[in-house]
Amino acid sequence: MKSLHYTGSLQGTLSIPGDKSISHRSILFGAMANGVTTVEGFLQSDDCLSTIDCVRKFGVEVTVDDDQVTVNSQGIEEWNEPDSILYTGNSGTTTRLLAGVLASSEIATVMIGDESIQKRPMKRVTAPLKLMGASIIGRQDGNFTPLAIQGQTLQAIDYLMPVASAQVKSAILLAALRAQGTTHVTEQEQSRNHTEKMLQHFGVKVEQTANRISLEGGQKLTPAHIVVPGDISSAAFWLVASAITNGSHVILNNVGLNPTRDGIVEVLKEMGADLQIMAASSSSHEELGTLEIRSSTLKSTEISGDMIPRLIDEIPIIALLATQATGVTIIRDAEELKVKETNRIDAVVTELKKLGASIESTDDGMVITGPTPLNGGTITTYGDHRIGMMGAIASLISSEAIVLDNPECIAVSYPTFFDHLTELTTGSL
Ligand code: SPQ
Repeated sequence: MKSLHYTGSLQGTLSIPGDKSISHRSILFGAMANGVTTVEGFLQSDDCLSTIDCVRKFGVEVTVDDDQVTVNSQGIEEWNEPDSILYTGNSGTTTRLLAGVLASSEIATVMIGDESIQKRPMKRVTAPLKLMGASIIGRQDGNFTPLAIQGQTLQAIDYLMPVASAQVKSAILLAALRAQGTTHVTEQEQSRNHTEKMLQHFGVKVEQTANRISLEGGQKLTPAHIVVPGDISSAAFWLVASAITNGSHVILNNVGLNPTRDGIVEVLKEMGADLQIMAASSSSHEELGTLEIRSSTLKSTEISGDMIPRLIDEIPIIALLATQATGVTIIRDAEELKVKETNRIDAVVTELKKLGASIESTDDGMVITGPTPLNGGTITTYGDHRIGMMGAIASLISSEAIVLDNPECIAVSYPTFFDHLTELTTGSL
């Protein structure tokens, strides 16, 4: 339990911690390569540490010194068969990406995760992998963990993605690395492309024409040095906090601005936020920059279609933003929220309603009417970090204290979240 209540504005400058998606991939790809991979700006969160724990079981040496990580591997061909079960914790990314890698490996493994992972659908990954010839067994015809995988030689496939999911796309591409033939993946809506970009950084040839990605099997990864930009999904909490808290002025350094992830920037601008991109650059094939934001008057918006995958993890905090905007905000085409750490449509609507928001769920999203003042109350996080952080940010504008039932869950993606909250609520530029 944690009780939060603030008055006053947010002021200060933060350096945003490493991107979770990119941190996972840096460890996994480093473990697949033969040699030493070094990572700078690694996010030492519970989810990313789950990925490290798993690859260590293959005999890969990983040393972590704050945000600097060294991965020393003899390559996937030399991975040891673990004598115990791989535990992927709360991390969908670890579970699904590893499924793709292990399906094409030479070892037998069993993977389980926590209570939330046990409920998240895996058939979206196991079905295409089985089309490639993978041997995978899981509950309900391969839809739920535990997954038992016997690695073997796979065949390339030509796959049309039924959902916009970077985890599914990545699992197929990672399996395709060691498959016979050229694998093609076609996306109907583009999901985040960190896997494609990082594979290129590790020397793999990945071709992209329009919405079709092609990868020829038999390619090996060359060890690399990776600089991980800050996580825009973490920065999003401070962007919204500053936009809705009167008198705020915040500068965020080191924010990843990959165009497949930056939907929150577009939506904030569309809603009237006073937001500037101050400096932009790129590193390890990824764009990054500094964002400056001040509080402002906000108006409602509509979010749907191709925009959804570009901000899927930001929808809980966007819903809070919409409670402070004038008019009716409509979020559509976001059914994927139902299969995240919890059902994020139900969780967001139930918890914001408790605080007095005018918000209703729909089959594929939500409708929010604003602006409404927010009361205090107890937020159930459902063990979901993004619901926990949404509740904490609501306490900046609520009339009474907000109590989080399980603040510890935030550590899966943002272990220093509460330190940063304190810095900004007591800080100056
Ligand atoms: O790893 P996990 O648990 O799936 O984490 C989440 C999150 O909120 O941090 C989703 F719950 O992010 C996913 C994201 O939603 C991370 C991710 C990735 O790194 O590839 C891709 C997205 O999921 P998906 O299913 O669309 O591929």
